[in-house]
Amino acid sequence: KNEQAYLDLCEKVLDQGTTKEDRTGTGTHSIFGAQMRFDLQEGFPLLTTKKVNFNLIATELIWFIRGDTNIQYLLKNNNNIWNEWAFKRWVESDAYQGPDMTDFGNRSLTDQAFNEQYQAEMQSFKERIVSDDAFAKKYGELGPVYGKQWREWKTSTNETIDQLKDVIDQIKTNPDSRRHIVSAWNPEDVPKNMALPPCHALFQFYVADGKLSCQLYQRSADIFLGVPFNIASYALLTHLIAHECGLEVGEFVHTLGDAHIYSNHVDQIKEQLSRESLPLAKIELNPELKSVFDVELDDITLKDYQSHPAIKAPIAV
Ligand code: UFP
Repeated sequence: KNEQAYLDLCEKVLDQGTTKEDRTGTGTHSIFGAQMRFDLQEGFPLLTTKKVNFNLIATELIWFIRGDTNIQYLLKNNNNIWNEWAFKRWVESDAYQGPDMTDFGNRSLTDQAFNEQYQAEMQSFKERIVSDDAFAKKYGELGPVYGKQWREWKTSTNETIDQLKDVIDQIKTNPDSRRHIVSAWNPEDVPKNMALPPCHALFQFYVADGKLSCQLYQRSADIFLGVPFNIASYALLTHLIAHECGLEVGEFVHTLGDAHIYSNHVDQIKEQLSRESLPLAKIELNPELKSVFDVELDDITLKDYQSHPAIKAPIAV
């Protein structure tokens, strides 16, 4: 069954992964190259062995689809997953006058007094992004992240390419094509302008038997915290595009490069593996929705989601 592909990957990496140091200094168990397949006809692959917050996934995906790269939309929808990246730019800017926030991610974990200062600064930053459009325009901007690459890829001749729109047009007019690709990996931007080079680097669509399938290449995969989000996000994208193109959903194929479990997630994964999976949820899309580019949160309904409780774990920064 569907979720089993994820649970099997967890087992495999725990059993066979080599110990590998990483950028964050946490340490991982890692394998190179892995693939999971999810038949979207069987249900929506939102994990049931722990609770996963679907609203965060849906609002982030809508934000990508719009080509938005400013955290204001996310904050207005209670989505805090990209805050640290914008906050970093703010506290490093000349306009910032508050206490020194150097290395706030690590210091907030070890220094309680600093953590209180940090929480207060972050709170006022968030409030200002939501209420002050001019401030948001300047300091809510993340630069050339996913939305930009998907919708407004800059060419060497200063034109822009709307990869997502082009790929949807091609799926409709030339479904058999083997070139239905969107790349977020922009070798010019990665070293120059990106604090976090894209993890989900490239995806491809495939049409057969009236069904739309999608395969993602993810270069780096935090199996416990990142991957459950990544699976649901691309499964939802596949549903949205199939809906617009009048196709059924096929499979989501998830191909991973460095597939790792952080050493401080091992107990949590073992806890999760001890649980029985439950029947999968379903996705319902508003039948009135015509274009992916008009999608709003209330066009998407997650039905019958059952899950075991959430499992907390520290995020590696
Ligand atoms: N990561 C994911 N999925 C994501 C995302 C990040 O698994 O969507 F944005 C994880 C992978 C890795 C870390 O553990 O974040 C990124 O670090 P690096 O750039 O060193 O690979």
